[in-house]
Parts: sequence; structure tokens; C-alpha cells
Amino acid sequence: MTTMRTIRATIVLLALAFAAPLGAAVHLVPVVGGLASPVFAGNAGDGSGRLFIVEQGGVIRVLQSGAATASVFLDIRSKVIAGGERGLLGLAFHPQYASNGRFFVYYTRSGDGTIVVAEYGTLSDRNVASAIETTLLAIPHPINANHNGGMLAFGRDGYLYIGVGDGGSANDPPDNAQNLESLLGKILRIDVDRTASGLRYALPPDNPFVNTPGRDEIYAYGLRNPWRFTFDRVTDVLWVADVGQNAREEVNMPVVRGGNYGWRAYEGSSCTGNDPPLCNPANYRFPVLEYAHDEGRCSITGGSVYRGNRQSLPGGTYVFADFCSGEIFAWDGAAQTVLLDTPGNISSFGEDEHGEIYVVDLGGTVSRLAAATSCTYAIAPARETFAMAGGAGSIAVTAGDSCAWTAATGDDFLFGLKASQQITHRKQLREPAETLPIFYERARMLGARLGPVLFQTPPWAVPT
Ligand SMILES: [Ca+2]
Ligand SMILES: [Ca+2]
Repeated sequence: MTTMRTIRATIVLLALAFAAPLGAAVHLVPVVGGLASPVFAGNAGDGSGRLFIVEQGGVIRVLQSGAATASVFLDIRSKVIAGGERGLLGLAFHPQYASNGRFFVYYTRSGDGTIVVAEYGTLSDRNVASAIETTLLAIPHPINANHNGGMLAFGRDGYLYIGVGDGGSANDPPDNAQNLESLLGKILRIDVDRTASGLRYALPPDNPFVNTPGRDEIYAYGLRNPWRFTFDRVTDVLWVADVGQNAREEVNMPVVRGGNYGWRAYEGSSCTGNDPPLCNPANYRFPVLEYAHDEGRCSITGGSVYRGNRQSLPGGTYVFADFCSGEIFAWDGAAQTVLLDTPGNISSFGEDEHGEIYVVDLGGTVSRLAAATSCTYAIAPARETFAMAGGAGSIAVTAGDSCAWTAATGDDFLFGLKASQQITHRKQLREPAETLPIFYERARMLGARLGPVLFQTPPWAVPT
């Protein structure tokens, strides 16, 4: 009969600790992975509970509530030039989408890099879009690949708001953002339910430059690259995050009709070297919050104002991120705090129909931002025996959705890995219990005692 030994071991299961030095305790609940460079997530507002995800290369995917994978809703890869800051960048559903099936996309066009805002429809199978495109706006953007903007959203006024970058390069050489005859470096606002002569849309009569010099589409100006903006679904206030040059990342709120947000005279609240004589603060609106390029931060990703009912965050909290550092921040009206420090490149945020906030990682994952909850774990088998010569087995770890754990070895056995190493795992939605291989090496068992191994939930240890 084989001699058995007790393996004296200590395995620790710990909730994966994200730095949350100041803010509320939150974590990310993965919703779907395996995406190709996702840059946006949003909902159709049609009560279907679906989440729509934009992939930069030119595909929109639809994720049914509770599903593990997202199917193709629209594929316009042949129309899109993608990479860097280009691609299929934005998506907005018409406020009456449930009845009319209309939605709008923002992309950089293959061939010439022109910014296109186009309309599509939905087939009777509501999970498939029509391939017929109607171009509403085509904004030439021929010289530089960067600063395309990319955000679309409807305001409560029923108009479509469009965030357009300054045309690229650095320091806006043509001064597009301050030029009211250019659509670059602006927030535009158009009426997609009517048409004006020669246009596929109409101009809201109270746009600030209607009947005065300046393009009638302009709503606000002086922006560098308003990559992401959001409307607070309770107050309808418009929050615009503007990506900075080399120094300051900023959030502007409220963004108002006719407002001048400073670029290229100002970067954040700093007078740039571009046009020093124009640095008269009385002529501009300044950010409600800004931050500098330190600690690896370099590019803001604007987010959402939390208005969900799952108490993921205090109501009214504005959530945003830095693309380079991976940090997710919160602004409560008075202070910026770091909610989470993630290893990802956060390209966007999005909301579901209920106002829960989703985090889009360019690496391929969309996750829901959730309040951290206490996790429970179960480990099976509770007892196991192994041969003196060593052996192999497995342990199944069951944890609540989104609960993370870390398994670490002690000196005298191996847990599918070398001693002193550890593995960390976060359970995803719909994932069954995780089964870990375990291997015992004879050399590691010398000095251990006879008897069964006892596994316990954390702290996971073998009693002597
Ligand atoms: Ca005008
Ligand atoms: Ca500004």
C-alpha cells in the first residue's frame, strides 16, 4: 500500500486587490471578451436589454442580455480605414429607435480619411442592420491620422450631437478649433428628423451661429479632440472630455450652446504657446476638472454620469479614465479620485438602458462597473490524499460572479505551478467552477507528514 503523507500547505484565496485609495469600492464584472479592438458600448433604448459594441475595424456587435458572445449587427469594414485613432468610432440610436430602427455611426472613410456621419436602418430581424447607408456629413480630414473625434449621442432635445477633432498634427496648426467656418474641433448639433435645402439633415434654429457668421452646425467650439462626451440622463447636462496635447487632460461641464472651450489658446487652464496674445480668460470657458501628465497618464477617455439603480456608485458621480495609465477615475463634483487602477487601455465607457456603466478595454473586453461585494468561495474536494512518490489531482474552486481569488503555494507542494509563484483568477459571468490542476513533487514532500490534505475556504490552510 502506498504511503500517504500529509501535505502541510497554505493556500490563500484573496479578492484581487485593485487600488482604491480614495473612491468608492468598485470592481469590474466582465460581460463579454474576445472582441476586436472595441471602442464603444451602448444601448438602443428599445427595452430589449441588448448591449451594442463598436469594434474599431468596422463592426458593430450586439450582445443579448445574459449571453456570453456578441453577434454581428453591422459590418462596414470595407468602408472604414482603421488603426491608431481612426476607425469606426461612434454609434448612436435614434430616440425612437424602437419604432423606426434608425441609428447613426461615425467613422473615418477608407481611401481619404474623411470623417463620415451616416445613417443606417435595422431589418425585421432586429439583431441585423440594413446595409444601406445614407451619408449625413462628410468632413474632410485628409492630412493627419489623429484627432478625428468620434462621439455621437442624442440630447433630450432630440438632436444629434457630434464630437469632431481639430484635424490633427499637434497644436492645431490651421487653428481649426477657433475657426467658425470649420467643422473641426467642435461639438456639432444637427436635426436628423428634418432636411434643409441641399442637406440630409436640418439645422436646429437655435444653434448659435444660425443667421450669423459661422457654420450653422456648430454647437460649441475650441475643442482639440472631444473623443467621448455624455449627457447626464437626469439633468441632461453635457459633459465633454477633451484630450490634451502634452500637459493637461480636461473635462468640460456644462458644455453650452456657443461656448468656446479654449483650444488652441488654452490647454486645460494653461495658456499655451500657440497664441499667447489670445489668452484672455474672460473669452473662454474652462474645465470643471483637469489633470496633468504624470504617473503614466497621457490621454483622457470621457465617461458617464452614474444614474443606475444598482448602487454601483453614488448617484451623479462622473466616471472617466486615462487611456495610458488604465486608471478609472471618479468626480463627485468636488474631487477626483482613483476608483480602480486597471492593466488595460480603456477606450470608452457606455451605459445600458438602466444606466449601469460599462468599461470598454481596447484589448477586447467590455465589463460592468459594479460595487465591490463580499465574495464567498467553495473548494472541492475538501480532502485529498497523494502518493509518497508525488502525484496529480485537481481542485474545483467555485466563486460568486466577478469574485476574484489568488492561489499561492507553500513550500511543500505545488499547485499547478512552481512554489513561490501564484495565480490569480477572476470568475466571469456564466463561467462554471474553475478546476485547477495540482501536482505534488516528491522532493517537495520530504519532511511532510502522513495523512489527508484538508482544503478550506479562505484563508485556506491545512490544520496540523
Ligand atoms: Ca451661420
Ligand atoms: Ca479646453
